[in-house]
Amino acid sequence: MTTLTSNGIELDTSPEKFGELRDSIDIVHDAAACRERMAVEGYLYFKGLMPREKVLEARREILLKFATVGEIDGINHDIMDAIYHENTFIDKVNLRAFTESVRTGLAYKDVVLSDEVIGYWERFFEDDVHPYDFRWPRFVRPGEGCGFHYDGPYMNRGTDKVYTSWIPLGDVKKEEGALIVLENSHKVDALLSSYAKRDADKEKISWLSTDPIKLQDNFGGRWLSTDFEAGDMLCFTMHTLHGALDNNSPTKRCRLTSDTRYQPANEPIDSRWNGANPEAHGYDKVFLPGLGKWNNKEFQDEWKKVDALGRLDMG
Ligand SMILES: O=C(O)CCC(=O)C(=O)O
Repeated sequence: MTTLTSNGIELDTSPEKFGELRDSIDIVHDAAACRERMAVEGYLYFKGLMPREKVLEARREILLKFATVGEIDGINHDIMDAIYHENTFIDKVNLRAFTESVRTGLAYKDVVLSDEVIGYWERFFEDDVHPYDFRWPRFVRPGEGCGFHYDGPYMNRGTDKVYTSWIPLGDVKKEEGALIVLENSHKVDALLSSYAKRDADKEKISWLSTDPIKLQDNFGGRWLSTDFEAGDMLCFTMHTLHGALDNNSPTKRCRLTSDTRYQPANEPIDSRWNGANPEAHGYDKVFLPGLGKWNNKEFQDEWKKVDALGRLDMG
């Protein structure tokens, strides 16, 4: 297997330490079986849940926007290939407007609010679904990745019955930065009794770790991932430890994915992410992962301070 790294650290890909996500598409309409498997395994992966074409529409919509701000090379390459452009001018544009335009695009909404996705969660909850108003479309440049965390500390002010849908907006091979989850990490008492209950904003916490090997040494389990394809959806609990493989694309292909949250409509909601103008991690910041070269340390470079005109605040 190609060498896989996360946060610059090579993973042990022997069968005892690394495996494939289990495909649950055969039980996608059996809500009881899905709930049971979610409780046992902490995640559900559905291969080919949605029509590929629908997802590729969203990909095109978003990549055109990233090409407009110079992040991908749409001159020498097909936009859909998402090849990184070194001479980006994203530091010159209004990122409030840019990120909102990405988050609210119609083709993107057609994926994350699709009948396939909402229908799945309605069956799972046996209730109406509230999709979080905030959404996290992610553009991950070559060399970038993500630290390890539970989603809980970022989303636990409402109910525990919140789940994440991680959706590749295009094909994402492992070495292009696929998501990884730590097997059985949703059953680790040491994490559930403390880390899971923390509040990332009040306590200003960062990633639990950026070291995939130390995490395995501490908590056991294999890292699980797969070569994702457009149309797939990975769902996991607020207490499933996850992060990403680094994007080591040899062709400098950027990774485009989305993570969104869903909960039963009648449960209390976390105001950080809901309402007409969610506060998120502060009104002075925008969600724009990566670009570590610009030295913004807060939230491990996922959230960037912007100036009065919405441009990157270089500190
Ligand atoms: O996509 C990634 O790299 C991280 C996603 C994530 O942390 C999440 O879905 O909660």
